[in-house]
Amino acid sequence: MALTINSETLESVKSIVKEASSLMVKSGYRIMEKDGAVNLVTSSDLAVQDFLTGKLSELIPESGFICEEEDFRDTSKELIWIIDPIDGTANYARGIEDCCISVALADGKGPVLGVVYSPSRGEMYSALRGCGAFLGDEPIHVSGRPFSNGLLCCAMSTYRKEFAKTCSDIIYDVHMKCNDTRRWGSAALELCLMAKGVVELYFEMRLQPWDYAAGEVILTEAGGCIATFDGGAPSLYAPSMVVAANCRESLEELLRTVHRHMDALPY
Ligand code: 2AM
Ligand code: CA
Repeated sequence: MALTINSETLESVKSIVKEASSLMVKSGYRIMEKDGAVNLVTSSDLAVQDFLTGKLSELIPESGFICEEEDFRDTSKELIWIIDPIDGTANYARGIEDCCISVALADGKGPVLGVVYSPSRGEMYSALRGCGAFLGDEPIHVSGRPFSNGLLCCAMSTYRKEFAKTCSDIIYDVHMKCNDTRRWGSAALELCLMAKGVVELYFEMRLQPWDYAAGEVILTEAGGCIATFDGGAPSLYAPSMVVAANCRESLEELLRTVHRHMDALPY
């Protein structure tokens, strides 16, 4: 039987995520390395993911999961939760407050529901496909700023340093044509900041679905656009380049800049 994902589902996910955030403590957590010192996981990431998977499988028992930690993956179901228990773990582990919990629910057509919660900001972003995007209870929308006055969010390919030079060349080109550049350290949060109208441009060479699935539905419901290298939607099952903007014109300008430096994705 097909399940209806509605505002009641969204409210339940928001309260589960809020409850999970109490596990993001300010001190006393353990920091572990995943694949060397650049890729960290903390005991809080594991506790939040454990809590979320337990509660969300109670909410929709026939759902599957793609989660960042511990290779927790079951994509055999029609509805799949895509979870980053802490997006911005490197920030969290250093006591930098920009990090969030990111939860999306995807069906065969893409993300249908997205929730991103930043405990330090007290900001709960959410969206249901076709129903708009919200910060708390207030509707949000991307800004109308043109490319030339846009703020670019980006990163230098943290895990795959062999792509950093190309990233740097692309970022330089965009930087010279826009207002300024930011590196926040949390993709989910950055996509939500675009959704609420404070940044306009976004480029990351290689992200994982849990970094952008929730942000994708929140951003598109707020009027923004998101794509991967070829202009299609980023994959929800495999790593993707992510390019996003507050309007189609700026997205196309970003993609043209990327294509000046790369004929194909290097992975
Ligand atoms: P993560 O915390 O879930 O690993 C894009 O910038 C992504 O890279 C972020 O969403 C974040 O995801 C990760 N990231 C940010 N800063 C990082 C750092 N210093 N080291 C490793 N990963 C980082
Ligand atoms: Ca993470």
